[in-house]
Amino acid sequence: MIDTRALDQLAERLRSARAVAAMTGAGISAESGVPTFRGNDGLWRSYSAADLATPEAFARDPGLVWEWYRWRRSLIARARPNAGHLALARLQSRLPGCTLITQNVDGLHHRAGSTGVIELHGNIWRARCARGCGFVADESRVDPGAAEGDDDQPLPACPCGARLRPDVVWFGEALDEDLIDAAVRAAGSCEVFLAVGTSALVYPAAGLPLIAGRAGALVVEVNVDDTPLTPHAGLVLRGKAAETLPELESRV
Ligand code: BV8
Ligand code: ZN
Repeated sequence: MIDTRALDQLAERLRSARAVAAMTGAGISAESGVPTFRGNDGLWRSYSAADLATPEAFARDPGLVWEWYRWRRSLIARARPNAGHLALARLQSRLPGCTLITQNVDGLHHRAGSTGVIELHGNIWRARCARGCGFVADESRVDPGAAEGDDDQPLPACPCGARLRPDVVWFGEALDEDLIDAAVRAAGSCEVFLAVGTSALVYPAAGLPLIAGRAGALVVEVNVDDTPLTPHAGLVLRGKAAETLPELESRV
């Protein structure tokens, strides 16, 4: 049952806030049918996401890693932004200085109409040169299903001759400096920080709500479960993002 008093309180704070930041994780896309990273739906053929989202996995078996990303692309291609994505897009358009940060690579916030989204971990629809020559391809028009089940599908190659890799940040890889700097600035200067659908385990993203709290912001957690962030949150909205966020947005 959503705590309506807490929602009213939060809506009041949002209306008067000069700057708001929201950071989302895989939980906001769960209700669009996109598997989360650590939930039991986060497994693929008995591999854990963390085993595959690494440069070592790609170096060891680029075909396997590309098969996993093509499988995820085929799920995401069939997914639609849910009421949680849409509520955040409406909140963003109505609240001045509302910055949306996401750890997700599925592009669903953009499809929901959000603008200026800080995609900390990249975007699954882009591929980039694995050697770093600078080539980047937008593959959002490529039918991910075309490659499905075709195991001897040749690995995508960069015009420079190196391999192409998904344009996402893997474990052990540095985030884009400009993106993490923009996210830290937004977290350090906001009055309200919404942490939505994230297990608050992956750094440096998980450090952002802590930066906001230390700078005096009200940190709000929207999640179905407790996380390491819960004790640091000034307000916890225990529930599904696709139910809680529309309820909140309708009060602002
Ligand atoms: C870096 C892109 C340094 C790929 C991803 C020990 C301690 C601390 C840190 C480390 C450590 N060992 C290693 C590290 C660093 C590591 C890290 O933090 N590891 C963790 C696991 C301990 N971090 C890194 O490696 C980062 N890089 O540190 O680089 C560096 C510096 C300079 C030079 C070189 C290196 C890079 C991290 C980025 C990894 N890439 N994704 C891809 O997607 O394919 S991270 C991956 O996890 C996804 O992006 C995902 O979004 C992210 C975080 O997970 P969540 O989004 O939170 O999702 P999760 O499934 O975990 O949780 C879902 C939540 O939703 C749950 O809480 C659930 O209850 C909730 N939920 C479910 N349904 C709903 C819901 N909530 C609301 N409504 C619902 N309906
Ligand atoms: Zn190249």
